[in-house]
Amino acid sequence: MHKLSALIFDVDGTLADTERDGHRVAFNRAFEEEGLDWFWDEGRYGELLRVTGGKERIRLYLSEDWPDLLREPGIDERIKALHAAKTRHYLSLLQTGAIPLRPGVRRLLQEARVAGLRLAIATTTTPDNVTTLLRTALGEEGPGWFEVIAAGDIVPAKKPAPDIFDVALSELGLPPAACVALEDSENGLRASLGAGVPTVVTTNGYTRDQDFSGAIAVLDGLGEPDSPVTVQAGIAPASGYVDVASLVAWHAAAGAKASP
Ligand code: XBP
Ligand code: MG
Repeated sequence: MHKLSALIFDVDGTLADTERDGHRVAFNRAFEEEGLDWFWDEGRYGELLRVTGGKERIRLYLSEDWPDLLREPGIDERIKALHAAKTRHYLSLLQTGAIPLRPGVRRLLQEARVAGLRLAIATTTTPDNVTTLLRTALGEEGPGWFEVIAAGDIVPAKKPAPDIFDVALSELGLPPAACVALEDSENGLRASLGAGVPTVVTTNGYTRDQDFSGAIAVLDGLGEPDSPVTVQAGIAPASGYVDVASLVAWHAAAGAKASP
């Protein structure tokens, strides 16, 4: 059985609650800037979140609401340009500090570093989004806390495909059984489990009713010493919040279950 060597974090919804007040707002600002009367309210965006990747999400929206546009020549370039505008707006939003890390994230990252656990990221989002979130939240050295940042279009298939987790594992040089992934969504969990990585889920407003079968534990967040987590499924952390000791215990239990 492998000892726990690394934590692999998802970004959107896990490190920070970025979707409703971040990405969604950035998409709408890009649409307005391009003179489009498209507007994604919170409900519509929640439906579109079933597809990961911003460009892929725009394409899904067009297929449902403006199917003729998909047949127009140059639509791929138009989607790319729209997404680039959206990313510009999103980065500006992040730089204002409007999207903080979720409760417990900074604490757990610091505890993990002290405990000698290696840190990695496996995300569908655009790489600049990750480094800007980390610099804004943790300071200039924030991105350097992570040995690996596997993000965005570097893989042919985005979550729920396991590709981005496979890249993170390969760059870490670790087997999946030596890691624990932290995710927030069903797509993310299917990706991490597809790569064989035991996974803890911290849900949010958009994902709390999704199917998290196969997760080690499903919680409403990482919690803090003065604000214990609510457990949706799996074994509760002994301390009442997610710390290194609980991740080590969950990892050992998952390993014991998996090994013959
Ligand atoms: C979440 C996603 C991303 C973001 C938007 O990624 O699916 O596409 O919603 O970011 P994860 P982009 O949960 O894997 O962090 O527009 O840059 O794709
Ligand atoms: Mg996510």
